[in-house]
Amino acid sequence: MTDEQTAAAIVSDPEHVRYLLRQMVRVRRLEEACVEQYSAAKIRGFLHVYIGEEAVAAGVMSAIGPDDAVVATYREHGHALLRGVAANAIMAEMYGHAEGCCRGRGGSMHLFDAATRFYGGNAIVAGGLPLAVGLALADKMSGRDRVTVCFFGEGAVAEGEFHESINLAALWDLPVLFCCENNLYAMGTALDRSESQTDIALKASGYAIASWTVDGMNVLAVEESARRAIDAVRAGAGPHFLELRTYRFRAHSMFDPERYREKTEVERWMERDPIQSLRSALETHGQLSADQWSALQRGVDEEIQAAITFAENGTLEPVEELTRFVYSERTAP
Ligand SMILES: Cc1ncc(C[n+]2csc(CCOP(=O)(O)OP(=O)(O)O)c2C)c(N)n1
Ligand SMILES: [Mg+2]
Repeated sequence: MTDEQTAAAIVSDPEHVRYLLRQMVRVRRLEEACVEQYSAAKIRGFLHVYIGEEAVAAGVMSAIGPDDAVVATYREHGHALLRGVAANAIMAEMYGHAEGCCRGRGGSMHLFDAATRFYGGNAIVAGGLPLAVGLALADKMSGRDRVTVCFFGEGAVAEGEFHESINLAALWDLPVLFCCENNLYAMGTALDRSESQTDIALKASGYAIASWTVDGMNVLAVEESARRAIDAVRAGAGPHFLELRTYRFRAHSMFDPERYREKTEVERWMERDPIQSLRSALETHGQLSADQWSALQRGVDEEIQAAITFAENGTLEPVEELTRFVYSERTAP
């Protein structure tokens, strides 16, 4: 997206652009709070943050409707929040408390919420792709006008499920939007150390699926591409594939000495911080005053602080309930 296009988007609907900025800030603050609570041993287990990649989830979520479905990875706190899962329910889940969106049984990597059609939170690399294809197959067979959006990292490309899922979605013409979050690393493995073809959109196009690359650090570019793709999928043009080029600013998870990349590389990408870039573009065009920026931050801080208080006051599921949900409680008619 050129500077002129960014300017045009800001001038034509500044309120919407401020909304996108706010969505990214909500994700960033939620995760900064998670890191803090993790360091205080309030959150345990694994924690993978999305800091730096917020433009991807914010842009795509803004382009989908309430009936659509979302499938994500273990780096999914922001996707859940922007899909409409309450910050309270997310934070309580992170704490392992019964008030969480999965009664504290899922934790960071397995956020799930049927009401908003948020189908995880999947810890298995590429594990979400066949789920998304199954959801879309069900919609197609039932004649429902819905799209399933599936987020996954570029590490998924090395898995058989990636190829099987995209092949079947294309072959059966299923309403899926595949969103590959290419942040260049799968844990400590750089993309060009593991793939002979690093152009992932090109690789996907080998399955006869419409695919293109997007600047994943620019929320306006992401939203515009996602809209175009979603409209096409909904119009019956078959599955689409977006390779969103992005970067994670933090370590892979809370345990990662980051020996596989240079500090200077991280710093270079941080200069393209999606939040700071959009904020300064809005300011340049006179569409974000100092007061508006303070109010935006204050509102988000209140939401996240309330979520921490909610999680702190939560309870653990009683031990007697531990085996509940192992078997269905529905009785045969
Ligand atoms: C099938 C499988 N193999 C290995 C792992 C261990 N693992 C966890 S995260 C990860 C890297 C995935 O990288 P990518 O898909 O690029 O996502 P990112 O973490 O960069 O968002 C690996 C290999 C796993 N969870 N599942
Ligand atoms: Mg990756």
